[in-house]
Amino acid sequence: MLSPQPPAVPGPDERAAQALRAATRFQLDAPPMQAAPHGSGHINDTFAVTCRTASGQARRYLLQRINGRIFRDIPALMDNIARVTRHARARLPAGGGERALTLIPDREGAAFARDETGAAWRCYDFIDGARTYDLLERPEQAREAAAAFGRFQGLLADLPAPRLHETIPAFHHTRRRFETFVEMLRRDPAGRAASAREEIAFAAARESTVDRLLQQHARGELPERITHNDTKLNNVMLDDATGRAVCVIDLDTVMPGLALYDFGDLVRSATNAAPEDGTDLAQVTARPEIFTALAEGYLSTARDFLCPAEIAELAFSGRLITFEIGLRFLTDFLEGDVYFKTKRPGHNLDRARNQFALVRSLEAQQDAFQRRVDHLAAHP
Ligand code: ADP
Ligand code: GN1
Ligand code: MG
Repeated sequence: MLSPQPPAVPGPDERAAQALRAATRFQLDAPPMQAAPHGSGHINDTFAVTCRTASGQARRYLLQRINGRIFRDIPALMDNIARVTRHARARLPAGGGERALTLIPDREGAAFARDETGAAWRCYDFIDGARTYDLLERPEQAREAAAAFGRFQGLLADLPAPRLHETIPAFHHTRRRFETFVEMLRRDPAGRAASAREEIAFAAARESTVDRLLQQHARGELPERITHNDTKLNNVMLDDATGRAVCVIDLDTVMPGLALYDFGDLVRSATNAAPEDGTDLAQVTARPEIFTALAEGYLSTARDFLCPAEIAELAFSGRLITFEIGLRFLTDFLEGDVYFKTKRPGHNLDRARNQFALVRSLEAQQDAFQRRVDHLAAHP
């Protein structure tokens, strides 16, 4: 018997046409004229949608097809985002230059809409005059980004009950991530383990690091907070003119977590002198001046609520989260590239190699980074 044909993968024009059709489901100021792919996220399909108002002015929206393979409970996900954006908007000082994402409701007033295929879409106000950076250009950007994520954690500290939904359970549970890696290695479903021997050995040699924060949390030393959990540099928009942080974005993983996960991912994504998937590993180093700027920025907005045990692990958290994301890229490579978007064969393995090279650089500078944090903590 013939096996069923795999569904045809839509080309760029068809994807843009789908986005344009989806845009009509939302309460926009004017009919949408154009949809173009936007940004470089690894998870959702993102489009900039342009409308032309009756007075001839262009108005943009940010439209996303939510990745339903990764986010299994979209009503719960969007409930989190609606609550978080509402709360952050009410808390941010008016005229302070920083804003919260604004959801545009669909025609029925819901926070997301399903298209004819069942895919879920959401729409935000487009933030003009600002952009995100995949690769950091100036230490000042690190300070701004880290201060914005610290402020974001502070804003959400008094979010009224109930507890936010866990949109991806055990997202930063590094022990679970390690177990999934071991399981994938055992199964080797894509037959790729032989081509990643060095990376597998690198990961195995660091197993002992994965429990450190989990154990401190279990002992009650590290508190659960509401955290962003995906604080990579390109998830904060910086003003084109002033360079100041304008808005924290990509709220899919805002949920209960440890503050250190957020600082750790900032270290991972901002200190690297090379792009996350850069294959020239000689370029991959953790830049100390960027680490210092991150620690200064984060402490400037989070110092008041962090406890000493959290501050004590700031330097370690960068190493841990870089290892964890490297492990996730390696696991996805072994599984056959089912999670992160890839643009070329071996892309996830390149990313894993890159992240592990960054772990080495962070390990080599661990003592210096720890002294930096100790100094900043002692001299506010
Ligand atoms: P992903 O989960 O795939 O990373 P994001 O929500 O981070 O998706 O969006 C991808 C990119 O789109 C961001 O890096 C940013 O450049 C851009 N973007 C996201 N939200 C907005 C917005 N409201 N206004 C303008 N640009 C945005
Ligand atoms: C993904 O969505 P995006 O591209 O901002 C991933 C993060 C990883 C990151 C690595 C929901 O982030 O956890 O750290 O890629 N997001 C999810 O670049 O898995
Ligand atoms: Mg993103």
